[in-house]
Amino acid sequence: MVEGLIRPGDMCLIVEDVVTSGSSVLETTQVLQGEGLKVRDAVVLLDREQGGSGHLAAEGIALHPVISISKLLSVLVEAGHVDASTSGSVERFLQANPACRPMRQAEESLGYGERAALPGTHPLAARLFTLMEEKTSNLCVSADVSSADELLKLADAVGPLVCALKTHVDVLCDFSPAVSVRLGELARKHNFLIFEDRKFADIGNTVKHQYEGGVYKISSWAHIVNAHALPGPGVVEGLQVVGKPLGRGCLLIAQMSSQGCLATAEYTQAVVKMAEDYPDFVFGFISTSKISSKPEHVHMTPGVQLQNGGDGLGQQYASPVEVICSKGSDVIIVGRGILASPDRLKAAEEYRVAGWEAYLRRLSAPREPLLPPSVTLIQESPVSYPGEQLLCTNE
Ligand code: S5P
Repeated sequence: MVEGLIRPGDMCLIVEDVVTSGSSVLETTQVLQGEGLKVRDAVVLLDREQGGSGHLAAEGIALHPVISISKLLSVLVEAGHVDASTSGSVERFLQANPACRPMRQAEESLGYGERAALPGTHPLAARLFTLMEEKTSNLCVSADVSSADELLKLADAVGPLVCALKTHVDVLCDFSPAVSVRLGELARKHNFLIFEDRKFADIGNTVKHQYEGGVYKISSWAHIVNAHALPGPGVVEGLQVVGKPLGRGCLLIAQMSSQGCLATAEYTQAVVKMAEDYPDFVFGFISTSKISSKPEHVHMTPGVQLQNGGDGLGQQYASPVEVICSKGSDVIIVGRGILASPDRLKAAEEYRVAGWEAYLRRLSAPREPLLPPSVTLIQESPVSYPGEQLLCTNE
């Protein structure tokens, strides 16, 4: 893979034209490290500011861009080559599309069952991964219905096909404690987890009461809840006080499927860091793509339909193949793709099969390119520092 004189222990500087996710630099680094070379810095002409510098920093590589996309845009706008509205739409696109964190090859090829057995996997995540393998399902049905009767009938019908059932309990017009008891019975009967999509987003003390008390007493029946990280770590700490002793788990919302979502790449990275700080309670993310390199983390993605498009109210849909294969997520969350179908059971089975086949495809055909194009070491020039080499790559 590497042309040129290799002296193990030498420091190598990577030179790249454009960095988006940092995957090319990371893959090149792996090849170089395999040859005994050290990598600490990468120089890039253009940083597209979609998370590459953060991803590389997490791997110990400092990125030195000649220019960033935002600086480039402002220069072009000032010079009259790009108008302000085009510049604005480019900026919005970049913010709404943080690049996936590059995956190391070994991470991509681990199956759900193997991830269940990792020592760092949260017990609830392990249970989820295990039942996914047993039921050959990475489908979570979003049971967005308005009556308890309809919720329970749906849970009984699709229960055998799903790994989790997601509820919005505050949408039910006739909730009573008996509904949560019956839902728990159905979860045991069909071996699925209950995920209450409460999206907690307040100070620790308030979310603690919202989780434990009120009419719904969510902590008493929901295995999984989710929370926005926006308030800071207190939101997790407040929920954890209640949920951890009960063996519950939490997903942090790191990205949303809705158009114009304000989560930037930096925000998403900060959410990943927060999850890492609370491994006893946070076991994964609501995200549109895989954002954590830890195979212990579960990624659940909403906004999934077999047909792409939206709902006219900001929802944006991606297909199961896009979500599981291209974006590297683990679980598809499907609501109206199933609920709006005249035959919900048949639709649920179609989504189960689509999600599972996408997963098998990901396992058998890891993303290309697995290795970067061959790289050429540019040997020391008269002005180089002793022991340093330059490396050119092609992304
Ligand atoms: O970013 C998000 C996060 C969530 S949890 N986008 C979402 O759509 N959701 C939820 O997933 C949403 O509240 C709804 O319950 C479900 C998607 O439903 P669908 O009918 O659009 O598939």
